[in-house]
Amino acid sequence: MKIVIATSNKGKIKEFSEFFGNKVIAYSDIIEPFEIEEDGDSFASNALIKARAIYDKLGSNSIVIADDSGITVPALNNEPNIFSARYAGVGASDKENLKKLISELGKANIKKTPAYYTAAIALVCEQGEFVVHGWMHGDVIDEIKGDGGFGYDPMFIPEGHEQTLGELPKETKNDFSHRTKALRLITPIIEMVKATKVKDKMLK
Ligand code: ITT
Repeated sequence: MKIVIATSNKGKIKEFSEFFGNKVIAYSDIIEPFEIEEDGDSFASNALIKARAIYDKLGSNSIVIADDSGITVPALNNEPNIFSARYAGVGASDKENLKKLISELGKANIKKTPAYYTAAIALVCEQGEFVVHGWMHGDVIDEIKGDGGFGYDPMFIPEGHEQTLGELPKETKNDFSHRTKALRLITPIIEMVKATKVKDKMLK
């Protein structure tokens, strides 16, 4: 049974697939993609909103996971945080959001400052709802370096490194990223849910 990922973000789909291999499928490969209003006040609540929306469409036999994530810059009053995807306005592209963060650093006269990524991963299935978190700390800089990764990666230097995630190989990010840490936590829950489903079927 494949796990359905409730996201339209290509960067996330790529990283989920690198982590799980062919055990996952994007929801847009099964049903017509649709708009989900992310009006929660935390990463966890928005991840749950997305996972529930797809689970409701697919039915009780499915196992759905969603990711809500973003970058937080303490020196900029903790912006953009849960608004990372719409920092430059609703419907803004990754590039526009990245440039907006660079321009906010410029306005504050900051060349380099601590920042961190958060990922909340929600799992929704017949057996219940689960949410886990992962974080990655480092610095943001006031320029774009490299073109690897996605989103804010070309301006983010992870702790212990000299280069941005846009310059470092994807394997480096996948080793310790916020998303990978959260996915490592959700993996045993997925296994438990799958095993419970098999057991329930045998008892029927
Ligand atoms: P879905 O809701 O369809 O999953 P989204 O792009 O709208 O896609 P979010 O609401 O979770 O996803 O917003 C996350 C934003 O935070 C995303 O647009 C990126 O700009 C940024 N982001 C999250 N994780 C990132 C990462 O690993 N690398 C770079 N930027 C990241």
